Amino acid sequence: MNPDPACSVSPRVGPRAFSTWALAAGFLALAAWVPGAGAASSGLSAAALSQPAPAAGLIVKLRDVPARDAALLGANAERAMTAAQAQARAEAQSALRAERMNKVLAVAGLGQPRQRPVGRAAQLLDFGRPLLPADVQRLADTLRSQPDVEWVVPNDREQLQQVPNDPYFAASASSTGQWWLRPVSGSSANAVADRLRGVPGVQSAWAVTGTGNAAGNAQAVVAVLDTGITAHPDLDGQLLPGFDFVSDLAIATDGDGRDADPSDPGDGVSQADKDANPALFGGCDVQRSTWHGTVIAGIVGASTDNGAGVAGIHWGARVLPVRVAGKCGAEVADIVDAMRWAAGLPVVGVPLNPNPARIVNISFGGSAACNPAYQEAIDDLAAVGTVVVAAAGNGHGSVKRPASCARVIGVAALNRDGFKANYSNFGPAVVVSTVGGDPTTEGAWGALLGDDGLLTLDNLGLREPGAASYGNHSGTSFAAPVVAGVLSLMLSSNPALSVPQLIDGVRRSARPHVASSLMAVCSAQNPGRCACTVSTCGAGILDAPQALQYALDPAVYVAPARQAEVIDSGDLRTAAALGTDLPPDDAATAQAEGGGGGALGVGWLALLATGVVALRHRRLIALSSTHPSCTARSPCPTRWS
Ligand SMILES: [Ca+2]
Ligand SMILES: [Ca+2]
Ligand SMILES: [Ca+2]
Repeated sequence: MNPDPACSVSPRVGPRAFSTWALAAGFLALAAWVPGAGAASSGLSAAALSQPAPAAGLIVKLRDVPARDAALLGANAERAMTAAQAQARAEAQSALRAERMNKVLAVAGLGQPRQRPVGRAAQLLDFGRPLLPADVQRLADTLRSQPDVEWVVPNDREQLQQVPNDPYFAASASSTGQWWLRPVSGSSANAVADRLRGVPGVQSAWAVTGTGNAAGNAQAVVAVLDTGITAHPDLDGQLLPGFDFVSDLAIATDGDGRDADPSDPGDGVSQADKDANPALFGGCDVQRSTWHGTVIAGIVGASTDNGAGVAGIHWGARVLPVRVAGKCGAEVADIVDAMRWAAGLPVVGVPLNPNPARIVNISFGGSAACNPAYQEAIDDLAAVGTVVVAAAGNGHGSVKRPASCARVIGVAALNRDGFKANYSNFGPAVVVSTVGGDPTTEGAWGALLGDDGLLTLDNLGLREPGAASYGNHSGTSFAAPVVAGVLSLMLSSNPALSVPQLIDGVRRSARPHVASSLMAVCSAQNPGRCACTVSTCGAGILDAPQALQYALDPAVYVAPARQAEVIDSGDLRTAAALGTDLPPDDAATAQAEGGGGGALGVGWLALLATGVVALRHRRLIALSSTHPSCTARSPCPTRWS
């Protein structure tokens, strides 16, 4: 049951691909900012990400056994003892060793950490926190300076083979698998497997946490404010009871207003919808249902290491599905109420959320400036420790709200090389960037530098929910939950992190943007694939293992010194010879075409305020091997109905 590349759906190419986002962007002037010339980055080296994981205490062996202890240790005596006697003697020895250890610790000025016997005759000292390498060095040196100490070793967390057994995780003959979860690697060769400089290194973060469940016991709830959720076996055990905030019956599709069932009934728009209500749906593309919320939930926390389907970022994630979007978009009022509810704040007429989220992912956006309704909600969430992550948008232009609001982690999308993805918006409001998929069919350089998107959960239903499935997805909608997933690992490791610390953490731990003499920096004149700078794509490339190092102890975190990774591949040279990936005129055309006419009804404008971040290209994989196979001639029954 391998992903079947024949299931590729003919993607829409070029300007026509920019559906709702582009429409929204049609009301915006292109950004007037000028990216900082040469502001590019500090630096990256793939090797630098593999710092030692924190140790869970120190194992200390004391020198010499005192006479009274030695007598108890006589080998002949041991052989003659019953099991019960041996046990009693071991306990007596342990008590003696603990007593001696306490004296040694007191002399060394190390307090009285918890201890327990380990191995033949050593003690494990637990200092009540993970020990970073510098801690290990300092404590071990102090202990070794004591004459009674024979040896000290860190109680390292030996790494599991951090390769989950989900079959689609690995590459196969027909799929590149979940390349977006793999460790960072890179060379200037053209081999696809070597072009992973843009990924966050989630698999390496799993090694830092010891498992994909993060080092701490706390589970950080991630609210996905989106189209709702569909049943999927690869989400079993990952979901909390959510809520449906879609209040407008005309777009709700489930027959009622707000209710306690966040199931996604489908958000597809038909020509009949448009004909029946042109004021509301006239500006929407005819398209199949997107299952956008299910896709995003899978990126954050698909059931992992369960021998089925795909892996997610946080193996023990708790995803709170909050439905805000119906057919053709979401309304600001519903989004704002949903944000407050998700964070555990009161919303009139709705029962309190018993599982407050620390992270709220919003992969929707509107073209207007951030407004007080959004900003007040964001600030109220920050006051209770809940951070908002938002997609920058897909129109090659300026960052959309709420990503453009203050105290939001706005996310731009990169391709696997680490360059800005063709479609991604960019600008000073971006906090950090990460992979979001970059269709091979878009831009002049797509065939050379694009990728096949993020492989995760999907659904085969055209309008109503159908069979659970898997598919590849591209868009800033899918870069944002990559950041949300990493934030959940950070918060699970250290629930005390504040919102300013979370934002500071992803910024300071980010790797420098990649660079190349062959790739011009992102600008209004070069809005397609381009070299990111700190002015256009945030502080850098999201770095999951470094973000976790920050989370473990923000006060002492120092980012490793890294140089910008320079890319000089044959494919990039070939691409550069073709001219720019997306000339500014093309981008303007794309936005103008998507923008449609100016005769939008009042109802539609209300929706436009938050217009859907277009679900971009996707490729579906049938969950069941018995699903009828699809071919290029007979495409999967998918989208763009
Ligand atoms: Ca409803
Ligand atoms: Ca409902
Ligand atoms: Ca799975």
